[in-house]
Amino acid sequence: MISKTMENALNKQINEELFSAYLYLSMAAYFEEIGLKGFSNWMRVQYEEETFHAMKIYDYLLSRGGKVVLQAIKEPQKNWESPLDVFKATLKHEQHITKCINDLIDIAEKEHDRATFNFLQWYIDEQVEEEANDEEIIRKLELIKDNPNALFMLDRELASRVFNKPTLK
Ligand code: OFO
Repeated sequence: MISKTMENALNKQINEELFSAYLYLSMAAYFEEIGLKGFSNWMRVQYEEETFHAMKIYDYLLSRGGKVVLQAIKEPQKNWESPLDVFKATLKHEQHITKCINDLIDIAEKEHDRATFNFLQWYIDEQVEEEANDEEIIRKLELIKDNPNALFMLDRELASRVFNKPTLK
């Protein structure tokens, strides 16, 4: 049975992940509005990834005999100044999520909860990948500056992203 402290912390993280999904869905709509369907696709895939992150914790909590308590999801930002502005905001958000995961690991250690400590290692690796993806796109956007041809080429590249659902366990 999972401790109350760990249960509360994991429920809070489910909310963080669902908010991430909501934020990226909002960014997908913004990209669609400004005519960048490839960028929009990238964000839709990100939305699916975040939903998966939330569900992985949801299922883990249930498997440990914990109670899932869903909380209100806050309203995400709707407008940005440019694609670069969006990806800078994305990176900042992911850095916040990395901190949340690190804090959860600290709690698991304090609670001597080895199972949760192990479970969270997957998220550590995932956060390294997420931040690296955002940094790579930021670098490209900084090189592109105001070159529309290069922006459309990147849009085509981002259109090919697909969601590969990892096995839920
Ligand atoms: Fe973007 O990694 Fe979950 O939130």
